[in-house]
Formats: sequence, C-alpha cells, structure tokens
Amino acid sequence: MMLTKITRYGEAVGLAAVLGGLATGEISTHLATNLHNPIISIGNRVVDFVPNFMKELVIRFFGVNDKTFLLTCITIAIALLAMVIGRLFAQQKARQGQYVILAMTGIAVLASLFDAKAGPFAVMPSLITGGVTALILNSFSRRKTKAESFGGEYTRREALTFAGLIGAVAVASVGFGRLLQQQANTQLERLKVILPKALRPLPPPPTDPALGVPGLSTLFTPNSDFYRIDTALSLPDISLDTWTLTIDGMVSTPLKFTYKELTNRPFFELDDTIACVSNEIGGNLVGNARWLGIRLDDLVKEAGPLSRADQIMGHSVDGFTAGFPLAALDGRDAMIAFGMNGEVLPTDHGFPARIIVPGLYGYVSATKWLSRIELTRFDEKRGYWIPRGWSVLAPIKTSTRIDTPRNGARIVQGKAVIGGVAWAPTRGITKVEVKIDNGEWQNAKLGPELANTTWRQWWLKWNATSGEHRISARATDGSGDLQGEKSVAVLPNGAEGYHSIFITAE
Ligand SMILES: Nc1nc2c(c(=O)[nH]1)N[C@H]1C(S)=C(S)[C@@H](COP(=O)(O)O)O[C@H]1N2
Ligand SMILES: [Mo]
Repeated sequence: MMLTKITRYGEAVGLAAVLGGLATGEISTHLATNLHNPIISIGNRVVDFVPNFMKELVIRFFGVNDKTFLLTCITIAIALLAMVIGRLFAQQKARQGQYVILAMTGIAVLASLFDAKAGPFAVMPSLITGGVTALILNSFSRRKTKAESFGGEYTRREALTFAGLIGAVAVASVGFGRLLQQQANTQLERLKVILPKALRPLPPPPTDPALGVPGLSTLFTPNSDFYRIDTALSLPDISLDTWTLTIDGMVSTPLKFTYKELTNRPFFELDDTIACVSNEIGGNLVGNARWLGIRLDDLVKEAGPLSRADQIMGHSVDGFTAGFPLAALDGRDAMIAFGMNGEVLPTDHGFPARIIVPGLYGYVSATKWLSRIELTRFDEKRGYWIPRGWSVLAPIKTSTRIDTPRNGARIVQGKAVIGGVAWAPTRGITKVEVKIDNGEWQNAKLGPELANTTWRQWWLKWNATSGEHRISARATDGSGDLQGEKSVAVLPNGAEGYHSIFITAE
C-alpha cells in the first residue's frame, strides 16, 4: 500500500524533475544566440536524418502541422522516460535512474553539437537540462529516505512532492515567459519597420472572382493562411541592428549590406505564386502573394560573378541552403523580398528577408531568414535538400487543383459550380478544362491573369444530376503544353497528374 503510493509519487516527481530541467535549460538558451533546448536539438536531427518516405508520410497526414507532430512525439517520449526515471528513484534504484538521465543527456548533447552555427556553448542547454533533472531527483530521493526514517508520514512526503512540482512549474513558467518575450521582441522589431513603396506600384488587384464562387481560393492567399514549409523547429530570432546580408563566393567584389541599406534601394512589386515540391496533386502547399522587394539580378551584377560561377546559393541564418542556376536570372523578376501582401514579411515567412525566384520550387530558391548569397558552382556545392534525394533543378510543374466542391462532398442536385486554381509560373495558364464523369473535356472560365507568374482561378457551372460523380481538371500553360496526365510522385522533382474528386449530388 505504502509502496504503491511512493511509486505513484515517483512518476509525478520524475515528470516534475524533467520539467524543471527542461525549463532551466530553456532559460539558458537565452545566454547566447543559436542555442536550442534539447527537444528542439533532437527534433532538428530527426528533421535532418529522417528518411524521405517517412517525411512524406508525415507531410501527407499532418500537412503543415508536421512540426507540431514531431515536437509532440519527442515530448511524449521524454515524458515517458521521465516517469521511468522517477519510478526508479522512488524504488531506491537511484543509480539506474541516473544512468537513464545520463543517456538522455548524452543524446541531447550529441544532437545539439550538429545544430547550425553551433559554437562551444551549443551543448550547454542540454547539459543544464540533464544536470538540473539529476539534482532535483537526488535531493528528492534523499529527503524521502529521511522522511521515511521519521516514520514515513504521508503528509510530509505529499508536501515535499507538492513543493517539488510547484517549484518545477514555477521554473517552467519563467522559461516559457522568456520564450514568449523573446518572440515578442522579434515581433516588435518587425512592427517598427515601415517599408518604402514600390517605385511603380502594380495596379490594385481586380475584383476577386472568389467573391462569387464560394469555396474558390482567393486571388491572393492571406498571409495567415499561407502554407509554411521549412526545417526550422524554432523561428530564428533576428535583430535588425545586427542582421546583414553578404554577397560573396565567386565574385569580384564581395558586398555586405545592412537592412537599412537594402531597403533604401528601389523597391518593386511582384505577383508570384510559390509552391512546395512536396505538394501532392490537389494539395495546399501553394499560395499566391504580392511580394515587395529589390531586384536580385542587380545586386548579383554589382558583386560581379566570376565566369566559373554557375549557381546562386541562398544561406539562411539557421544553416538552411537553397541553390539555383545563375542562368535563372534571365530577366525574370527574381527578388529579395521584404514585404508580403502589404505587410512586412512575417517571421514565419522569412523576416527580415527571403529570396523569391518566379518559376522555381521553394526548396531550390526561396531561402527565408536570408543572411548570405553565395556565388558558387553546382559541382562544388549542393543545397540542403539535394543530398536528400531531391533534384538539383526544380522548375515548378503545371498543375491544377479543384477547390470546390471538396472531394467526398455531398451537394444539392441542380445548379452547381466547380472551381479551382491552376498555376505554371513563369509560363502562365491559358486554358483549364474540366471533365465530369465520362463527358467531354469542357473549357472552364478563367479568372484575371495578374502575371504569367501567378495562378489563375477557374470555374465551370454545371447542372448536377442526382448520384455519384467523378470530376477531373487539367491545365494548359502559356507555351501550349498540357500538364502531365500520368501520376508521378513528388520525389524527386514534383508531382504530376490530373486532380480528380468524387462527389455525390442528392
Ligand atoms: N531558411 C529556410 N528557408 C526555406 C526553407 C527552409 O527550410 N529554411 N524551405 C523552403 C521550402 S522547401 C519552401 S516550399 C518555401 C516555403 O515558403 P513559405 O513557408 O513562406 O511558404 O521556403 C523555402 N525556404
Ligand atoms: Mo518546399
């Protein structure tokens, strides 16, 4: 009876001790830049080393919530181990408990060593986390033994456990508070920025057809709904006072700019649809925005690329890299973007600056939290995703998505509208066709074309007869090419195939 009670407390105390350790570790991450708590460090390694097929499965099931899923898994694993440790201590097996803490700390230390820009302090948060956990548990187990020698009063033990829990929660909330405060600082910096207007602003967008077609994607994707894909488990914390952008590598004149210097250059606007190579047919890893920034080709020209350079590689402050051909600067409006849809670039979309190259998938071009542009060679350097099995060259493939009705929907028979978006940056979309059941391909109505870099909305009215229907859609791009019909997987250079849905009219 008494033993089970101790054991139960043991698990609670184990959780509290690990929580206390993690919170202290988290606080220690604020002592220097680029430090991460063990959960983030371990998560970073999982992101780096997890095989492609698993990554695809996770993206398929959790979409843009893949990070939450990963961090939750790691947290649950740590919580389970914390309970095991607590139980070992409660059962007077403190030594075994310490070995488990040591092993966990070892894994975290190892993981943190590989964090981007990891200096000698990288291992500190993990060491502190492990150390504090061990300290809390050791002091608890000593006191417990003492309490038992007094006769093992429950109330005393309960009080001690309670105190331990409260203490840990207090420490944890301090850590959490710091975390929020830190993010608030980045947000404050962002909110203080007032970007210049474009020299020749684009005309205000036309009336959005989505107003008349319920369920159709809006012409521009609001920033809050814009898909987010990156390897960053914690958003980089960047201060504009110290942030700079370097252009170097195979150039005659390496350059370095501050935020102020860059945003004093002439601004232009670009309507461009960006897409992730991992977007499945019918998926939502694609969005359209009005970007605001400066010309990338001008900047590269100023640095003077050497004739042997053939690749432009963006480096992020967090170590991510993306490389695309220097030849892609062929006059298209490649941009260093500082603004998105009338706002300062949101933190999760790359504040303070990112690259946008119309027509290329994000993983080879769209470096967020940009800190360096390196002129290099494809046979010398490869971007983050290339050794992981993805293609070196990655132009965006022509695609169509049916937005409405939703796959599996039950609609009312009679008048209905089928609608969606089609994109083929930088070729543009000239035709979208829809096929209902075994009918002919019918031309859909096309929405306004902002530029050949943006998606086009499309819709088709039909009279839905009672029963089940299969609806497919396909697009033709500005070069007159029909999108690929055969189903092709996202790996290695983007999905192909017509989007088809099944619905029931009743
Ligand atoms: N620093 C950084 N930039 C990055 C990535 C990343 O992991 N880290 N992912 C790229 C990928 S794969 C895509 S599809 C786009 C997505 O941009 P978004 O999150 O603003 O939609 O960002 C690109 N830029
Ligand atoms: Mo991507």
